[in-house]
Amino acid sequence: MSDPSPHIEEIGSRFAIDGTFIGGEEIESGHINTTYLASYEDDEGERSRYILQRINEHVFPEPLVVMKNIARVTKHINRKVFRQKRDFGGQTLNLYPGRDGKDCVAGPTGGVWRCYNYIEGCRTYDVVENTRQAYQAAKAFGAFQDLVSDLPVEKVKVTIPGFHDSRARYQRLQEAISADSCGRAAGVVEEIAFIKEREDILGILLDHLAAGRLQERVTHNDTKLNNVMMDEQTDEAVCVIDLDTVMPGLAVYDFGDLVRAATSPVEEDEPDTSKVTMRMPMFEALLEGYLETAHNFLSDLEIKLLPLSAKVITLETGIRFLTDYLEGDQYFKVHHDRHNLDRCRTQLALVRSIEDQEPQMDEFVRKWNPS
Ligand code: GN1
Ligand code: MG
Repeated sequence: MSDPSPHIEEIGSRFAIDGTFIGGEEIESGHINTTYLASYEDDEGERSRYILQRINEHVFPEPLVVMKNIARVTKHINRKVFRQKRDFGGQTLNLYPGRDGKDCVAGPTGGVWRCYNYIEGCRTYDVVENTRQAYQAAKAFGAFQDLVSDLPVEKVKVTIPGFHDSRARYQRLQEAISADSCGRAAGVVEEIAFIKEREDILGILLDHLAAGRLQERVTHNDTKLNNVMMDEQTDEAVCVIDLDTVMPGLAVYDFGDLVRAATSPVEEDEPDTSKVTMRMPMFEALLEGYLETAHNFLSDLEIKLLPLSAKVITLETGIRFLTDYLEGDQYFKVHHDRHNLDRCRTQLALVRSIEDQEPQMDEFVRKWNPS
């Protein structure tokens, strides 16, 4: 899938970008898409940078629908931010159209490419360093959900069916175990048993949805810490990025995914799982930041389910990594043979740590929402 860097200039030339191309580099974060940062200089010597990204069609079989969702959501947000003059550090995500006016272009070797403005003066973190960052990230994702909360859910389409259908993810794992196409199942007996013991929790949120107790909203669906651009100087969250998976979904999953991604002191692929732990102060900061911007539209039940959602989505992500490991690393980009297994193990260790602290997590939520 990867396109070599010399293509950057050519791909960039297909977008309505002003100035002369002066260089590009690949950005290696993210497990899915191919991403480049491209720099341009105009006649006055002013430099601007852009993100050029090829959508992974294996993961997103309908990239044009992904683009429609993104265009709808970014326009909605930009209109509101402009109208309400809300201060998001002055920067929001914008799609740069192709020279033909469309939201994306075909690449020289095929594929669908899109171009975003690069959010200047910001950086991302893979691991939270302090509670301030956790608070800021959660506040940003809450603000994102709040900004799209008046966008009817039918306006965004499902681009990956069953993306957070945790039960279906478990079923798929069972199939991968039975098929054992790479002969890896014998080496992961403990992981399989750990997941099986917790099978019951996978359907709780889905059952609430089916019974009408929870509603689908427009959600981000990939609320990793490194999907928030933070101001380099102040650490304030400026902008939420990676809108590929914006779909109808459960708001609580977005919060849960943030707990998954932002409470552990080590990266998702840390081989030493004894270092993995759900840090309570980070959870508290996440909850405070999230509720500050999301409390207006969340129901009491959604707020109550926030700790559980963290456990469910962490288990689901562990299941996804293990499935991909058993299927020969077809989905997530890997850098070595056991990469998906390492990732799975950190997720399972985090599930255990969440379980150990669930009463305190619930108690903290009750402080915020006694009902
Ligand atoms: C993938 O590539 P990235 O970091 O945007 C995945 C998420 C997982 C995440 C785990 C479309 O996200 O669902 O939670 O890896 N995205 C997709 O790190 O499957
Ligand atoms: Mg993503």
